[in-house]
Amino acid sequence: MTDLSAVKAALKAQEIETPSWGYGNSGTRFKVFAQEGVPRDPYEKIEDAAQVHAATGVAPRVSLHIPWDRVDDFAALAAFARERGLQVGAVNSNTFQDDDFRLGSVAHADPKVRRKAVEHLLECVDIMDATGSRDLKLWFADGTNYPGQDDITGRQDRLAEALAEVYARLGDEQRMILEYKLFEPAFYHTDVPDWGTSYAHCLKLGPKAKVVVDTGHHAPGTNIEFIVAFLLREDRLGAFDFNSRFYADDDLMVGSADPFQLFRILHEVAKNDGFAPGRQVAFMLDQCHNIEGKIPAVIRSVMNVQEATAKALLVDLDALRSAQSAGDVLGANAVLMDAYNTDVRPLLREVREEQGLDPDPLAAYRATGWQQRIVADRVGGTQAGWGA
Ligand code: PSV
Ligand code: MN
Ligand code: MN
Repeated sequence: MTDLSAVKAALKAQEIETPSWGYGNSGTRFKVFAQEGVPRDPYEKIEDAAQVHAATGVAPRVSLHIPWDRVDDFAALAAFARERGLQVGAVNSNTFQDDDFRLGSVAHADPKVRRKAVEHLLECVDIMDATGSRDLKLWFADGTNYPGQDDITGRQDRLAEALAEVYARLGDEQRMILEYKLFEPAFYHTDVPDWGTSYAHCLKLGPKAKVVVDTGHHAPGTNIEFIVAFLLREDRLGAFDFNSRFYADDDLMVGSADPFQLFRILHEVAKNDGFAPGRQVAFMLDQCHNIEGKIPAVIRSVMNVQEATAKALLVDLDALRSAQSAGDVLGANAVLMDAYNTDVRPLLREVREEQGLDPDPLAAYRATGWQQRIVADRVGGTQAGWGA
């Protein structure tokens, strides 16, 4: 039998980090549909993130992206966040939007370009120092478009060298979390295309280097929950970038395309103790809201993670293990399906009421009048950085 009070306690303790770029205008390579009231600077992105936290109670951190969120005084930005009940989460680097990085950044053949990329990463660690952020989140667009364009192993050597320099700069409580992505923008080979490559680099670097699993960054049909289980077993799962995809890196709302996959992933997290604070797995969103209202979309996404988490926590692990050891294939599968098919919305409403929150976070947000206020006050909101 599952202990319901433990499930509730875990749901109350859950923390979901939201991305600053999710609040800005974004689009595809075809069109950016600007929305009214979007933030004009990083401070306003933090104000919007605070609305999500106020409505849900479980989104106390916001990830920054440099240079999109560059300000003169990062300590002041962190203080602004703290005044609103938030902390700065991961600092995301950007080595993909500068002309010098046409042929790559840390894996580029030219040492001058590599130096520029590494200096940017070191600056991101300075920003972590100023803001109190724990995680340097690295995603590299590096790769090639054509066979023979560059030397694949040579690029691995250069990547390893750059990572080692940045790793050595980390403080005791800071981590490097390394994301992988199968393809795009590089179409022939990518320098960190999969979890195995990221894991191998992290192993060489040391215990402060961990893998980021972005749910949108795999080939169709990849068993992501296997990757999660493996990395947790090795204590190398640093974070999730949650989003949904139908085709490639769609960055849609998490849990919208395949809620069952999200449940299967979070079941592995629950079963392998990944929700324990000591495991330091960061649950982040990495999404862009191109056609839907941004703040409500982030709230909806947080709720989708909560619902999948609740179902994962409801799995009767004793029953599952005895069915598994008895070789009861259908019985074991039924234990999982029973949890997945539970309507957890009443449970989550109860949890929110016990936390002094409105049981309906979207209604709570609508009732604040914040949306009308920002539409009236903010004119000329910024683009998140994509689709320029
Ligand atoms: C690009 O694919 C990407 O979506 C990566 O997932 C990063 O985490 C994100 O952009 C922010 O740089
Ligand atoms: Mn990502
Ligand atoms: Mn992505």
